[in-house]
Formats: sequence, structure tokens, C-alpha cells
Amino acid sequence: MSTKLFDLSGKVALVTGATHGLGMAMAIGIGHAGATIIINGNSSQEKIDKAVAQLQSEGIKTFGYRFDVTDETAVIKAIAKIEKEVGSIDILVNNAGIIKRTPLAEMEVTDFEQVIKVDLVSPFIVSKAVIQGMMQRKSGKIINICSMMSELGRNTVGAYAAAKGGLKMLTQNMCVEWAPYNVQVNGIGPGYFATEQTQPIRVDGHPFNDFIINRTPAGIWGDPDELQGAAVFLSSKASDFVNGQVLYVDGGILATIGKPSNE
Ligand code: GCO
Repeated sequence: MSTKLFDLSGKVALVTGATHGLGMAMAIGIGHAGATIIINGNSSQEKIDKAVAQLQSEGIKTFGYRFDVTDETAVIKAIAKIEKEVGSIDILVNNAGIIKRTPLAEMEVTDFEQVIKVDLVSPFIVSKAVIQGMMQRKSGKIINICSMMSELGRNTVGAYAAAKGGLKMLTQNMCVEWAPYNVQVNGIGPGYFATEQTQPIRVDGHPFNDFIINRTPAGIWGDPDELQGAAVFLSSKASDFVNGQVLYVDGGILATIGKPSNE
């Protein structure tokens, strides 16, 4: 088997929400496989510039663009600017996402809607803008970052689970509509990784930290770099006949019902 299968040289990849965490880790992995990386963020230009500098220090050709992935007008403008200044987008990783941990019975509707808007509507908005060129070129890769919550519920993350469950089905529908244009649309479902987003529930002694260690057959939190293989695979020729799937990178969580805490 040729390693060319995983070679992304000459490709341009846009990773949304990639100034830190899993997005940054996947951007580094895809960049080391040869792609030019476009980092998106909506926090501050300073954070974007810092992320660009980090990838460039690793020898990865990188550009940064600040735009709000929930704003269709801004997204259309940004994609046009990127495709003019950098080149056609071959790979899109819809990673931008937020979580609000609140019991459903207490959750404000506006908070629920905000999670849906960022985690479910924005992958649609950005994909709709990028797919126009991919359909014309009859080539493209889209990766939607799903979650354990695409398959399982958990107390206090109901809005997030609704969004990530929907994103799994949106991935399947994008596959159905865009496969005829030689576009492969898949998901990555990260398990529990050591990131800023999980920091509040990961601190030593936090009941959730102990729960996850026990619930994960590998008995550890994932390292964000451990997502890079799945991201490169789903961005590359190696996955040209893989479509509409969610690849779970979870240390085995979804394979088990769990075990007694004293085992
Ligand atoms: C939580 C976590 C999860 C993880 C990830 C699991 O509160 O349960 O934040 O949502 O971040 O999505 O796949």
C-alpha cells in the first residue's frame, strides 16, 4: 500500500474553531500530512495570529481568517476571500463548537438555541458555502466533528447532545446529496479528551474525572494529538470510498456498558 494514500500535499484545508484544543491538534496533523492550513476563529485576531504562528513554527503553510461561522453573510464573504487569496478549499473540518452544561429543566431557550446554532447550524452554513466549489470541481472532503453525545445522552448536556446527534444525521444527508459529486462527508466522534472544554470536569478528584477513567476501557483521557490519524485518514485518498460514517476515537467507550467502579 502506498503511503501516497495519506499524502495531502497540494491540498488546502479549512479547520473552523482551530485556535486551540481538538481543532488545533487536527490542523497540525493535516498540515504535517502536507496540506496548507487555514485556521478559523471568532475570538480575537490575536488568538488567530498566535495559532497561525504555532503551525508555521512546525513548518506548516498556514493562514488565519477571523469570521463568525454562524453568520452566513460573513461565511460566504470569508470563503470567497480565502478561495481568492489562498486557493480552492479541498478539505473542510467543521470543528467549531460550544457546550453549555445546564439541566434541561432549568436551561434558557436562548442558551439552547445558541448551542444548536453553533454546533449544528454552522456546519451547515460553512459546508453550504464550501460545497459550491467542491461540486464544480467534483472533489472534496468534509469532516464534521461529532461527539459521544451523537450516540449517548448525559446529564446537563441536552442541547449539545441534540446538536451533535443532529450533526451525525446531517453528515449522512450531506453524504447522500454530495457523494455524486465525488465529495466524501464523514464525522469524527471524539471520546473524552484533555482540552480546555473538558478542563472543568477533568480536575483531579472531580467525580466526572473518576467516572470517565472508569467508563473508558483504556482508562485514560485522550490526548488531542490522538485525533490526528482519523483526521488525516478522512481528509485523504485513503477514505475515498468511505462516506456518511462517524469514526469514533474514544478509547473504547462506545464498546462497553461500563464496569463496577470497584473492579
Ligand atoms: C461533556 C464533555 C463532552 C466531550 C465530548 C465527548 O460535558 O460531557 O464536554 O461533551 O467534550 O463531546 O464526545
